[in-house]
Amino acid sequence: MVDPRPSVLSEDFAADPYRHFAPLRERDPVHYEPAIDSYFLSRHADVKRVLTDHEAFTTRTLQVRAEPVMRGPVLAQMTGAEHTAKRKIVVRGFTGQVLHDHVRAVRANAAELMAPFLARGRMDLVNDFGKPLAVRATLDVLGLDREDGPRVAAWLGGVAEFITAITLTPERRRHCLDRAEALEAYLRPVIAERRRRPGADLISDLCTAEFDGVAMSDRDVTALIINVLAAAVEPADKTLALLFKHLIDHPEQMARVRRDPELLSAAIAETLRYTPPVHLIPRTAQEGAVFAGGTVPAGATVFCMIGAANRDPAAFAAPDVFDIHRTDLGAARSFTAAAQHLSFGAGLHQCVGAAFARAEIDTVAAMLLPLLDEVRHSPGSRYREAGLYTRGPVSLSLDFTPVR
Ligand code: 2IO
Repeated sequence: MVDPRPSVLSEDFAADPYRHFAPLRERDPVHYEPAIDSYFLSRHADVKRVLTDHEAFTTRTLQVRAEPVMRGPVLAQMTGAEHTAKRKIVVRGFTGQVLHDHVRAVRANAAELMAPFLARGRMDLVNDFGKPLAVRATLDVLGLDREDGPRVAAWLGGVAEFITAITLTPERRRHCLDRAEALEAYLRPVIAERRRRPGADLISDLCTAEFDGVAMSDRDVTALIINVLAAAVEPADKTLALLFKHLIDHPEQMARVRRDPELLSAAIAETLRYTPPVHLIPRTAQEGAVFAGGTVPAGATVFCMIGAANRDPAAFAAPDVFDIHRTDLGAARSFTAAAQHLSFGAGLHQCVGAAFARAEIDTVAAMLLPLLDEVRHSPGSRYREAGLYTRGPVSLSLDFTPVR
């Protein structure tokens, strides 16, 4: 029996949140968690309402949940004209012709990273490939040196832990802040240099952009760089590994995608719906709010449960089935503001990197699929996911026919 009121902080929930989503949606859709004085919303309609009503449900909580490691305010904390202007700069660094060039760099990086594994016929898609690739792809967007990948990855680990930990001991908190300060120190001379000699990269764009006739401060530029780094790195390897896991576990859908690579976008969209890499999005209730299944008081911290909302039968038929052909997914819309799944959020602060994420995963998967012949789980490997805030495979060891 699934506990009808499980704590989302329990080990049982962490082991497999998915089996708890239906009981939560049906019997406890405004779930209160006393240990952290926060509410967890699991219904699609409620989550969508919170994300799209950015005045009633603000991002104030990010002042304590993100700003200390972001070293300043991130895009999601802004509203009005400032938000529009700064979001536009970041969007430009990720779309259009620029995106085209990034895709070429993603291809080159992917080819280099996979090369040593192809002849072996075995690769851990998360640790050997996905993580280093995600870092390199993001460094490329920002115009940072790819040799710095390992250092940046280590610092970002602290940033991600701070944002995604539900509770932190004082020791871990200090550790995360140290890592974030090291990242800030690394960026300081880079920003100074780009101010002097701007190039064709997002950091230069942030340095030269003016808002109300004034350039952004170093603090603002730093925060937006760390914002982009964390948001582009943390979910990418998870999405790629989950895509491959689902296709391996559904051989007939794998065969369809191999035959028709046009279906890859639908497979990525369905992966995002079925197993979103970001499971929680926090908001602050400006006033008290009434939902069909409960109320939250003014000032409350509210967590939108993206994984639960994406499996709400009120939004998707047979929601617990992975089906790249589902008609209610709207694959073409899935990377836009009209997406039915909520894996990129919704409303004003919907993910700015959605088009980049799609291009990155699509490019890499289209390269890997023809190379990984007869790809399967490595014998004896144990599949395990981790994370409550961001969630994905700890590793994904795959065997395939060695490439000669
Ligand atoms: C970085 C969870 C990595 C974002 C966040 C403080 C703001 C925002 C997100 C995603 C992914 C992160 N929130 N990206 O959920 O920029």
